[in-house]
Amino acid sequence: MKAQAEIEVYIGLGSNLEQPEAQIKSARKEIAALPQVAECAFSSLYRSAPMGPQDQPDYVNAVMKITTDLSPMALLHALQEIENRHGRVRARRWGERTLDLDILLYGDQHIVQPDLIIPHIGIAERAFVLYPLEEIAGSDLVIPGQGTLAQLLAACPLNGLCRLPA
Ligand code: ROI
Repeated sequence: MKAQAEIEVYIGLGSNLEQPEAQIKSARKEIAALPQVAECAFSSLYRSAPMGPQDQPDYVNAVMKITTDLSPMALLHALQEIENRHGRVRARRWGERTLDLDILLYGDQHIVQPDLIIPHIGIAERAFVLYPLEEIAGSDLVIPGQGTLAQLLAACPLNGLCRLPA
């Protein structure tokens, strides 16, 4: 039986290598199967132009909502294990990747640790995070320290983001 899930957490998923759609879909299943995690919602898949070096393929992005009683660090480590199983290698900064899993929000908490910053850094500039997030959380969602999602969306152009057919 799954332990009691308490905190609402949003996770950003991204991939632009080795069948990105399949990477995202299998990552979703692996996250949902983690002990002490329950899936609440999953956005559509979106195609987005790369942020960072432009000589890399477009990304597929999505956002997932879970509840969990894992601590932020325990969740981070569990997500890193999934990334590693997907053959994630860190080659160049902001370069291509088979799978990227980011904790976007952890309840209403502000977390600043050497290897974990929540809300996720750069969330406000990332259309490929904000629009999928809006789809499953609604625009009244408060991003701790940054206002509502509606406010962030108003300042973040789509940048060519497009929703993929289901
Ligand atoms: N660009 C897009 N479009 N989507 C991502 O998920 C993504 N992830 C990253 C960087 C390299 C910053 N660029 C991205 O980590």
